[in-house]
Amino acid sequence: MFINKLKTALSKAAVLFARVKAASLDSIEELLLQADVGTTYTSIIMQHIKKTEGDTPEILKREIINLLSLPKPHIESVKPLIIMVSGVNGSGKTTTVAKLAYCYSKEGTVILASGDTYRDAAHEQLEIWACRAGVEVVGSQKGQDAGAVVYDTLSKAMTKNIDTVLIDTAGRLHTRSDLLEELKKMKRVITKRKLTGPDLNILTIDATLGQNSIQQARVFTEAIGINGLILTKCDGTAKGGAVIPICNELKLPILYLGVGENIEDLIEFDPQTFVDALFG
Ligand SMILES: Nc1nc2c(ncn2[C@@H]2O[C@H](COP(=O)(O)OP(=O)(O)OP(=O)(O)O)[C@@H](O)[C@H]2O)c(=O)[nH]1
Ligand SMILES: [Mg+2]
Repeated sequence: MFINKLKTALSKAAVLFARVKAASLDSIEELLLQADVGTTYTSIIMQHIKKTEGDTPEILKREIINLLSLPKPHIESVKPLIIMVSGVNGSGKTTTVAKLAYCYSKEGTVILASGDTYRDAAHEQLEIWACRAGVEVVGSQKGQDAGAVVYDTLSKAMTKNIDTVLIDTAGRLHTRSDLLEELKKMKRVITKRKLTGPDLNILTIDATLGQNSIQQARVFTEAIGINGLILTKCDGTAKGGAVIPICNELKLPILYLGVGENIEDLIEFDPQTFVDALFG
């Protein structure tokens, strides 16, 4: 069951939220701040609690669900479904591509683009994952033009009528403009083959960084028009409350949560299930 897996993953964050039941209003405020909800959203939530009559934990849950319910991107029905995954170094891009490949391969054919031509052995890492997921991968060599890798992958996908294309990209510091330019180029290559661009233009965010990740996320959002987030490493953090400022500040929905290092450790994000798991 997903809920049990999510509960296990969120157990560190849940320790804080479990205390809400017996807490005074002041302590709830303190707990929210400790869970990295941040001052702005803690204040919004506290105001809502104070002006609403009823059971405080229930009001709190409903307000969190409300704050996490952002509209998901519209998916074009035109094949192939194209998913590009970007993010800073080590935020979990390649692992997430592998997890998504495993997920989508249950519904149809999948091909991966080894779009990280920056790091040593990036292609070999992706190939190992592709093998585990049982999907095809278009390889690349270090220093190769990442746009060309995307082009080749899309051509292959179209010739073979493949359902889903997943594109891994290089790790980059959000301050490295050359690497951001490369991402823009990859997106342009996609848009030439499919006018609407990548259906899912995903940013992976390391959940253990909490609210600190918002600023770097903005740089990607502005450069390449991200339309959904995946929070990775949710299993390793007590800062579960940071999901609230992250998705609201960026005005982007969370699509999935990464909850471990294995290929099946990806959970589709649903605000209600998330809050149920968080409150134990
Ligand atoms: N615990 C846990 N670890 C994760 C999760 N997702 C990724 N990792 C780990 O994070 C590390 C980095 O993951 P990668 O997928 O290589 O990250 P990346 O963004 O592709 O890294 P670069 O290509 O070097 O920028 C690896 O050790 C992964 O096992 C997760 O959801 N939970
Ligand atoms: Mg990688």
